[in-house]
Amino acid sequence: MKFFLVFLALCQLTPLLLFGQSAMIHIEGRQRISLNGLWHVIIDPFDAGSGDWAAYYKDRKPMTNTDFVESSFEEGQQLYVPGDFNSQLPELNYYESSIWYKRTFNIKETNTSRFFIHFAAVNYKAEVYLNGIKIGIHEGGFTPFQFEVTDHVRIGENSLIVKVNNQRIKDGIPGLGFDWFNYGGITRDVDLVQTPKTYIKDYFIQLAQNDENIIGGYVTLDGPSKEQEIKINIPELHVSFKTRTDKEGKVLLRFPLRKKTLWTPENPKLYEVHVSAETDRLKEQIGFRTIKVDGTNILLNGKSIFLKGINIHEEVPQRRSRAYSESDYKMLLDWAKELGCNYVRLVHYPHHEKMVKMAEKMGLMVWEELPIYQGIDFSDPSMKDKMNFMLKEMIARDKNRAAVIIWSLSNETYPSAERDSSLTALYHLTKSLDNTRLVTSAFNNMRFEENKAFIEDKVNGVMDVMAINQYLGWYKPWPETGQEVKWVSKFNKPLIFSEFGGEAVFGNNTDPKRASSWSEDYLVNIYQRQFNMFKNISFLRGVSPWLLVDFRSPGRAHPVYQKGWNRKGLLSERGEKKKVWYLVADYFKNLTSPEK
Ligand code: GCB
Repeated sequence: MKFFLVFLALCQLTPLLLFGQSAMIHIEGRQRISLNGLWHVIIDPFDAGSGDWAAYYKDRKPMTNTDFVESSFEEGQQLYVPGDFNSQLPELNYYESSIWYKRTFNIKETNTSRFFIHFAAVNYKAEVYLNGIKIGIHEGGFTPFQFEVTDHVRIGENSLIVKVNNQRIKDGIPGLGFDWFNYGGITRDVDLVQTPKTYIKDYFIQLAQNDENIIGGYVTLDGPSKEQEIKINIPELHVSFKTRTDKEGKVLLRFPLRKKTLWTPENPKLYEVHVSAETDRLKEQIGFRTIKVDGTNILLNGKSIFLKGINIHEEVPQRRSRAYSESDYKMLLDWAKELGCNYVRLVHYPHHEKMVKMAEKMGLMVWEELPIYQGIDFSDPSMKDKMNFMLKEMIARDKNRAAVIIWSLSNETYPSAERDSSLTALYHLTKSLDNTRLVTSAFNNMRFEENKAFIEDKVNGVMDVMAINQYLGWYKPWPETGQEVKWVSKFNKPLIFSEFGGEAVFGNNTDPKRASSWSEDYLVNIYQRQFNMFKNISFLRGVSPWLLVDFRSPGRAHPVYQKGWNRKGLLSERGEKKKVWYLVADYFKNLTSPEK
């Protein structure tokens, strides 16, 4: 029944032009031509190219003696895809406007296949043209989308033009203000994907929430031959299951999976799973585990766990750019492993699918988050559709990742009728799409009274896990009494301190007593006191310091200490370990799992 609801909710994933078409599952398993590499660009700070006169999307050339054209892709600049544009040319450092990208590709045959342009992410708005025809638009900087171009591709050369705009907007997700760098551009991979006429658009293959011996989920086909035999094989486990899709091309899955090794951080076992229809087949590495909450415990495969984590932005600080390659993700995740983490909070937006897959292989549980951040305008009528669509795109992409244990809906929003109802509705939508994971939202609005902190925001009570960002010792001084802070919760749920910490400049050892010295020793004091406080919180089930590495944030303006960087990293922007790094590593090493 539960999977039927999931299935119904997914049927509502109607492709809207505004948002692009929902992307197909498991892009890496497809026949595809990478469109990564150097693209020609026209930088368009005044949005001239959208007008009839300039019309960059027409890519016009002067043909007659009297023609002239004031733009040209081929004779201008080039930028790498994937990659943010800000870090690629000095004049684009703080650029927040439009850039038009162009590249060509060749096709040999169009009769037997369907063709899609798949974007792993474009920040923030994308407008896509193929051979002069507008194919569609997409809003949202961190999730994949695709456009079918079967009827628009031609044999020989094809011209693809994408207008990208990264202007911060009031009704965007995130909105106008956020504490990270607004890297714009075609920041993730682009592929031309070729599929059979009827192809496997989607599948969900995970252990059923209430029975770890059963696989639940579904398969969806797209194309003219909707009714087909479907086979799911897991060769290593000698599992072979057959079923048929219905007239809509859909089928629910339910079959036993008994003797298997469950995915855990200590042994992140993945199995090769084959999904075959009569006209298409895919294989993917999939892991199996359960994750649940029981009172104040978080249970992974039935065992109580403590989440030892770290917050990570998708940025390579040494290069001052968005992370875009496997080696970038490896650097970030290797640091997390070295610190002793068993979980990573990938903030504040869905990171690249490849990063999530890498974390899964490395045995890191993942908290994945939507960019519904601080100043979001919940009263804006367009917000509901945008939030819902982004949520669906995130879950659609990573629902088969055993490592993903938590969907986080938002970060630091404040009570109002609209906020409360929006997040509650989003929680229920999440559960209807995927009931195999925990759902949370991070809040920072506790009430302090002397040496007590009260968790009262009623939306905490809606979520499966309470997540609190608290900056005791930094934004909020420790209580004057010198006593430790006691945490009191209205809700009988596990608590994760999703953020805590403070700023320090690497190598600065000036004054351990003053926050404004930005010294490493002041930061050490904060962490020592935090760890002391944690000992007395019986329902604490996870912590993630803010954060792995110093990151760019133009709002961080102190001319001596910050210089456009948020300095709360355990590592400097050059990857040097601050003193707190060792403190956290030690704390994680000595932590034991809570008793169930
Ligand atoms: C927070 C936010 C995070 C900020 C951090 C800070 O509470 O969730 O995005 O970067 O504090 O450094 O202030």
